[in-house]
Amino acid sequence: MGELYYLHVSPWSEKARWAMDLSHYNYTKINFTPMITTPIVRIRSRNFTRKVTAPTLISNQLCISDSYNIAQFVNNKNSGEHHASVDLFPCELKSQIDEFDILSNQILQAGRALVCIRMKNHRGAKLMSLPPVIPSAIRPIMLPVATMGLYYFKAKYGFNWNKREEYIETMRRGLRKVKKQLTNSGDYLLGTFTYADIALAVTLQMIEPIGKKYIPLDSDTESCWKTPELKEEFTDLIEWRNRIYQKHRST
Ligand SMILES: N[C@@H](CCC(=O)N[C@@H](CS)C(=O)NCC(=O)O)C(=O)O
Repeated sequence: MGELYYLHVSPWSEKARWAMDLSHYNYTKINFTPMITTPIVRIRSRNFTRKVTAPTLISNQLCISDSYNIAQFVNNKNSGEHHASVDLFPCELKSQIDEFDILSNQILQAGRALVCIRMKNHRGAKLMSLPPVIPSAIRPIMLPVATMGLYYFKAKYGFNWNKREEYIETMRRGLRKVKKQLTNSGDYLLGTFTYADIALAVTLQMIEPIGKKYIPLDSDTESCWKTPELKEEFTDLIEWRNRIYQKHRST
């Protein structure tokens, strides 16, 4: 049993949670609030030098940060303990899965920059980004804190407010590779369902969110996650993502 620090809107957290759920890993979810939860996770994970990010999985015996490492850990544990019906990391596909996870991260990093750029100019989404414990009546006076949160992300992840077009192009290039691969491989990137499908399916959240059945978002926040410039070109990928969720993501 572990505790997963996660950010409910984040596709990185979704990658880890999806693999954990498929691997029947028993865990408690703890909301990660940027800036506020960071020192707690830093101390609990004894990480005094590297970036603290969500997802991070902590239990008495272990501490694993990074969605990919968490997914691999729960998959191995599942394969070792049960006759697992799902193997997300078949040995023979490991190097290709690694490459797809790198591609996933490139797309997600560009997507995160775009989401933050949109949020910066969206009062409603900024108000909704404040921790849920803050009563709605005093949220408006906390608006500068929400803005500060976006500048914190900018500094931590090194993006630029003025490179919107560049980030859209990075996403386009990455998603074209996914599209090309699926043309040759069928409904799964590597011929069979693996972590590569999870890693790339979650990137579409930053073009057209999957919907509240899987990832609840208020309407202001949801509007900041949409990339209409890419929707038409990647309609087939969005449909692919929807099929993958329907077949492999239980709620
Ligand atoms: N390499 C990490 C990246 C995770 C990541 O970038 N997480 C971001 C999601 S926006 C995060 O933790 N943000 C909150 C923060 O930095 O305080 C992974 O795959 O888990």
